[in-house]
Amino acid sequence: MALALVIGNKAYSSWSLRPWLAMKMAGLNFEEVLIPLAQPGTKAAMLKNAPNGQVPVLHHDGVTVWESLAILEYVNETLAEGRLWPEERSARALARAISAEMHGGFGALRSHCPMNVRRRLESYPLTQDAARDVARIEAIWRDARLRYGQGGPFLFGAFSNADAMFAPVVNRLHFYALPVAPETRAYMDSVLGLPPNMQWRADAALEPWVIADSERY
Ligand SMILES: N[C@@H](CCC(=O)N[C@@H](CS)C(=O)NCC(=O)O)C(=O)O
Repeated sequence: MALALVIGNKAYSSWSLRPWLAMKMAGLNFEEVLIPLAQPGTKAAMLKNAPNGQVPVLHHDGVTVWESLAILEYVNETLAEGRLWPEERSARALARAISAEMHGGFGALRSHCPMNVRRRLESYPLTQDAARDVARIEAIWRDARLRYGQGGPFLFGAFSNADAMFAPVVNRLHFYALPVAPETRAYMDSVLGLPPNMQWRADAALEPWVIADSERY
């Protein structure tokens, strides 16, 4: 079975982390192909992999899937026997809703705090819009954990695609040292402590590429 995930730099590529983490958590064996971001040949290399010219991209037995959320759906359905979404219908509906909200939203936080897992700040002032995003994210996590989190430390108890979708936000809240509620911190620690997530950060630390724009703060 040919299975490959094309990703960007682990230091910076928040979208790549999502399917990579879910696939690792599902115990899948896959080839990892890394295209360094913001280099002269980056766009051409990305366009060779998928028509949107971005990463992540999944290649599986002749099928190409791009867009992180579509990849997560494909992996869940085709490679993980449905284990990456909660089993119960209303939990699954909420998991998909908040994952879609993450996929399409929180632009203020994302642009104010670009992902850079190699940095660790002491404190970082938020814009009003970014603070509103953080408040909404904390509310989402609190609600999911209260309603469905009894069976484990993740949003729906066991690890799911919803945790994969929010993993880069966990990294941002942590690396920018943003103040959060104790229950938010507990959830963040569960995600940060996942062995594949730790592996991602360790790999990022060894990468040679530096993107000045992501190092500007
Ligand atoms: N909506 C896309 C976003 C993908 C995206 O923005 N990828 C970035 C890297 S994190 C990228 O490929 N940037 C290079 C470029 O656009 O040229 C997804 O969910 O996969």
